[in-house]
Amino acid sequence: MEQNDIAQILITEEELQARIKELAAEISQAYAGKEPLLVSVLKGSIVFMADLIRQLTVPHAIDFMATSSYGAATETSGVVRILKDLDEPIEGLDVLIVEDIIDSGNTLDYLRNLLLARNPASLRIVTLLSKPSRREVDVPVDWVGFEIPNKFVIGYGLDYGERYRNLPFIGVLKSEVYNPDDGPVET
Ligand code: 7HP
Repeated sequence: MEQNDIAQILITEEELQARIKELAAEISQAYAGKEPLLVSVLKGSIVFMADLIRQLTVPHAIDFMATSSYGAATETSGVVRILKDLDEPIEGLDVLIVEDIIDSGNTLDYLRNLLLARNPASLRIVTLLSKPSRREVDVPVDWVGFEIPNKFVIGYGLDYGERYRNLPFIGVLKSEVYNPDDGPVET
């Protein structure tokens, strides 16, 4: 069972939901009288996006983008390939990028500049998680749900090999899941 692969729960379901309620209240206040477009970056952010929009009190629209790295080069250049672009132009719109996690910041920085070039009225960023110790580019982030240590996390949309996205909490995997050498010794 997937729950057996979890070494530690970092953020519980209750903590996630309480924080998302707070974020939604702040975001609703920030966009009072406006109608923002929320842009979810696939795939990890879909669970956060789904819970966040259900707590928003301002009218809004949603759209999705999908990116893929160019392999190792992305680590240094931050150049990403757009696999799915937005459905509509964003010129003059108040755009809010919805991220699951900010790590180095390279991909997000690239995406932010790409969207800024399309002349939105405003462009802000909300991320559920941030790993400040991993940051390579200083991307201006407007709302951060939780700052977390440099551990590989899964659950609540985040995956390891496409698994674990369904877990309602943020957890850390047992090392033997991705390193069989750490597994129990057979006698
Ligand atoms: C991406 C990502 N995906 C899952 N878990 C993490 O800790 C991650 N960091 N960046």
